[in-house]
Amino acid sequence: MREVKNFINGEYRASSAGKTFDKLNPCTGSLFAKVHEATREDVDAAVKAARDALDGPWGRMSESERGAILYKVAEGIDARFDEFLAAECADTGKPYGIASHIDIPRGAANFRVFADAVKNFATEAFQTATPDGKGAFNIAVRKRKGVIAVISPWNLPLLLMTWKVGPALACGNTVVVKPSEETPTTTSLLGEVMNAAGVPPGVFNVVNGFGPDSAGAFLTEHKGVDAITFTGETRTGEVIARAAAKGLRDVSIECGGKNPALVFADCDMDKAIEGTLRSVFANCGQVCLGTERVYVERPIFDEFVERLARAAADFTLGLPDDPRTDMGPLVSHEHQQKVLSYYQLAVDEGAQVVLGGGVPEMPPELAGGAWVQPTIWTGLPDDSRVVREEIFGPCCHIRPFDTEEEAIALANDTTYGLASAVWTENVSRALRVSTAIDCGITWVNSWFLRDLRTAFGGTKESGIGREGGEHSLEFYTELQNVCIKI
Ligand code: NAD
Ligand code: 6OD
Repeated sequence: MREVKNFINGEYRASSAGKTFDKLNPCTGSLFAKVHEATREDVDAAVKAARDALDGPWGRMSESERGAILYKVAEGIDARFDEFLAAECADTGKPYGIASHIDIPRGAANFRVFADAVKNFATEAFQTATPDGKGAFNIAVRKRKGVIAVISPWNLPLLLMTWKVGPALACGNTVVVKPSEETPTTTSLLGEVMNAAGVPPGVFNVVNGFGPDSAGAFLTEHKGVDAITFTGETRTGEVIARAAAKGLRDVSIECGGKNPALVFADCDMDKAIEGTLRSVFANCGQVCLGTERVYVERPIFDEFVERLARAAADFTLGLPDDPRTDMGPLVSHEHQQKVLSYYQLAVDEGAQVVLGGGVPEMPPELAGGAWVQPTIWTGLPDDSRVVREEIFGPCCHIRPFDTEEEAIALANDTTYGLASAVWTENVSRALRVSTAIDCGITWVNSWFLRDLRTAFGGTKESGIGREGGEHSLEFYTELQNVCIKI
């Protein structure tokens, strides 16, 4: 039985109240780990360690020295790739094929990219005229923000946690991370890598637990925290934003989406099918950028639906380490119940079920897992809940459209604004349509193709702020202007 402890001031510590909670294997439903739940005192200790470390050797290092250590952290993840891979897949149930190409490599890349970013992005300088004719110089300097609370979700645990921790540390901050209660293992493992890389104690801390009345709330409400960076559901984001308002602390919020894909008749159909298959079903549909609403130009609608359904029907569901596995289970039984409730709602709202819609038959040893079928619907009204609410499962609704204007209006008919995909071989249309969609990221003829120097974030209920490249530096530092009179 694995035991996952908190990581405070460079050492693993049991819950000070001796409290643990169970982490189940999503493939089988069996008990996989005991996780130590951080108490308020444990969170206090983590925040104090982070505060003390700010002014220790970490705070005195140059960007290059810190960068060299962060490169060692990346190398440490690479060196223990198989261990991180096994831990991530055990927590989430996701196939090795996905985690070995996306989650774990990105976990390492997030340290390298931001170690470089702090060295390569300049700040501003102005020469200012003064009445005496001698002038002044204004120079902006970046300063670390302080102790950063990182609250992360369960769908891409290592990737999304390091997406925050990488830039936060590169900018000279210290962090206290509260990983999702569903997926604590790789965050905990990262503590060992931090120690081995020479990250001073207290710079990286981890507290485990839940949200309300637990480690999440203790951390985000803590007066010793200078800024909060959060990824998760919109409703949780609202709670976090309220917590951040106390003391006027800065907050970065990356939330969910109800992302559209627009498929035009002039698309390359093979590419559109392959890309939409990934954007709907990858990671069992548990990607915030994933497509849940597909709009297809009427002349190719029937063919598109038929080909997407045929391809998804061929998926093999199975264990993470089985090379034949295309799709794993959902992360938990709780999430399975939520997704299945939408499968039922779709029927109640009048959907035609083109594919799936239930629980697949699995072999007896996997029968206790959180499995659901890949599912496709057509025929739902635009105001149905299934078309409007984020489900976060392997499912989509497909609806025909007739004009470009109609497609854009449908894409924008949502309270969310995270991501979208546009499939067309007409470059003018691609530019017209992608810029008319109100969201943070549009992919044209691709999906989840990432350059970590670019702005990442959402509009409307999908979040506040941007991270990535220089935008991360904006969040994780304070700019101080120094005005020098000549
Ligand atoms: P969640 O909001 O339930 O939980 C996220 C984290 O917040 C967890 O660590 C949780 O313990 C913590 N938390 C919950 N309540 C809290 C509280 N009151 N105070 C402090 N912390 C609290 O989200 P989830 O279910 O883990 O993740 C799925 C959601 O995340 C989906 O909506 C998905 O779209 C979104 N998401 C968004 C992005 C993005 O980059 N925009 C990326 C991944 C996931
Ligand atoms: O690629 C990223 O940097 C990122 N933040 C991805 C988010 C995926 C959501 O599930």
